[in-house]
Amino acid sequence: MGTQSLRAIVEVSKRVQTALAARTPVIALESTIIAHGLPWPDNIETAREMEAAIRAEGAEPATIGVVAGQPIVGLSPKELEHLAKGGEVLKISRRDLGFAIANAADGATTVSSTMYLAHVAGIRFFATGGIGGVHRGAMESFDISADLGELARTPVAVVCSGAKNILDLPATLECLETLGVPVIGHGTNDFPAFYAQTSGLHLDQRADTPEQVARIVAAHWGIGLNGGVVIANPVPPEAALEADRMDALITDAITEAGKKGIAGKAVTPFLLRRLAKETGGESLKANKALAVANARLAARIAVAFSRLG
Ligand code: PSU
Ligand code: MN
Repeated sequence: MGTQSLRAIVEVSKRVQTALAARTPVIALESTIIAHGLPWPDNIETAREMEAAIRAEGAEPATIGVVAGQPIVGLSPKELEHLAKGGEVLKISRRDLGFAIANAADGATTVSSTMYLAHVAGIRFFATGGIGGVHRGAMESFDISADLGELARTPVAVVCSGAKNILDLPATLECLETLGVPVIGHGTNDFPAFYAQTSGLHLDQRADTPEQVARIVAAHWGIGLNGGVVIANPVPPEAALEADRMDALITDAITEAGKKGIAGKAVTPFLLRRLAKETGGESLKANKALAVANARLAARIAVAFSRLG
């Protein structure tokens, strides 16, 4: 099926259609971070602040999700609130899209399915908190996020604060290298560890301005490498949490998940909820701050990209 007929299946909001037609930069946003990554009402506040940060830079946000089986690029405030309030909201990665559509389900899209739907709509930039990756203990569990496979094949650039160290970060970086996915540090030589500014892991690619990032992304796609790109932007310093402390809490949370027999796609939401509880909401504050900063940076990069001509 061609992209043209796919666009008939995927509903693109009027606002987003108008922006795309006018060549206004559009930034995709995922909904899993809203429905499963953050609790109410922090989630809806974060979603709204991310959209506002994008508009303030002269770009248009397109939050993506599935409502009653309809994939939507550019959820309305009402639809967004519906997904944020939870209830029966599926967590939809690439493989779940068909199931959700066929069953007229409500669902929040992860990085993988958001990238895919953004691509169908003609959107090239996407902002979120953290990507999924290789889970600790993946040698045994084989738990590797579908986000990595999507980054290998779908040409969307994802601005994030690295990945949480609920994951095996060295293995995640190795996997991204194998899959041919560039990881560009924005203003850093290190891969960020979500709540912490650095994981201590070195990145080969660094860019210090949105323009520099835009040029690298344009050159990558320009030579026909049609996969995704990760732009790693450290959490704002004033919201950063201490790496060692988070590490200890995360190790405990993973043990707890193992004891409770939590597996598959329930693992990430379980760990996030637990961390929020254990830090008395500090992790939420950091999560919010970095998500909004990433939305702003994605908009700036997309604006710079649109000016390359
Ligand atoms: N990391 C976060 N918060 C999140 C997620 C990841 O810090 O909410 C979500 C994203 O939607 C990501 C998904 O795509 O979890 C990965 O889930 P899994 O590990 O099941 O592939
Ligand atoms: Mn998984």
